[in-house]
Amino acid sequence: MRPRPPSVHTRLAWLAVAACVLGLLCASSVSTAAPAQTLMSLPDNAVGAPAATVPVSLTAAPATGLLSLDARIEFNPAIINAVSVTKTAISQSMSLTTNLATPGVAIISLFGAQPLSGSGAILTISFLVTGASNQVTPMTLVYALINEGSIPTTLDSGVFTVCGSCSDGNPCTTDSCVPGVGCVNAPDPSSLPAETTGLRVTTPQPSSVVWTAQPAGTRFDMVSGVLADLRPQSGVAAGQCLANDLLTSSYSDVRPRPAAGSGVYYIVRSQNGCGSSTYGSNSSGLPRVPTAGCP
Ligand SMILES: [Ca+2]
Ligand SMILES: [Ca+2]
Repeated sequence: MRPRPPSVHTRLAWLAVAACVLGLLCASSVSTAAPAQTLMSLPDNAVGAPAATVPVSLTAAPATGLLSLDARIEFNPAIINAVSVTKTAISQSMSLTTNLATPGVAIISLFGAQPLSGSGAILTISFLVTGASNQVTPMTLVYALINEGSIPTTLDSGVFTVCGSCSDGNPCTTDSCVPGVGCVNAPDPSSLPAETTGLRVTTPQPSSVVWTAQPAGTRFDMVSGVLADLRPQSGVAAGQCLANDLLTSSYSDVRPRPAAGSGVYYIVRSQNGCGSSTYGSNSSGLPRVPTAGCP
């Protein structure tokens, strides 16, 4: 058995008796204000790679008045196991005993002669990651008795997530470790090519069409249609793919010149290994979608 300090209540009672004997304080006035509530927390965002050792803080908000702490934390030992517990700056003056012998359980006793003050991490628990990437375990704060229960506690358990390298080797996705979930590889909109800009016809016959260049590796798809179709088709729906996967930002249209009074239009989109831009937007702000666009 480890030594325990007398509880705060016990000491207050003796002080009251002594004071009353001395005529300094009547017994009816010894009731003390309700002790402050303390929030004991483990984090929900603890993450680590397989085989890594990861420090996790047990925090007390506030730690003020803490003379002793008895806590039990449970977790899935197939995912993490507690290997050590250390004191923090706040708890440095206290004595610490732990029992980590049972896989999946950490039993902790902290006690001292002087009450703590402040708020924050009072212990650091080091967990060895025994599981594989994307496994998640609760770190359940089963109990955390402060001063043998005389300071009420609210328990806030935590979550540990195993993430190895989350890279999927795909430059079109952002790779991140999401606490509580694991590795997430989400489409990265910034990896898509930008819309083409600066599209213009520079010579009439053959029509030389140019647009603003884009980074190397970008391909361009050109759709063309008849101007007269724009209104009845409500846009470019009747446009057809004229040139697929152009590697330069220009195109020479060698088709016969349109008849007098008619004309053609051109729209261009860009493509890269991650996807395609649109062919631009119509006057309603919606993407232009030619029915027979380029592949
Ligand atoms: Ca990626
Ligand atoms: Ca294409």
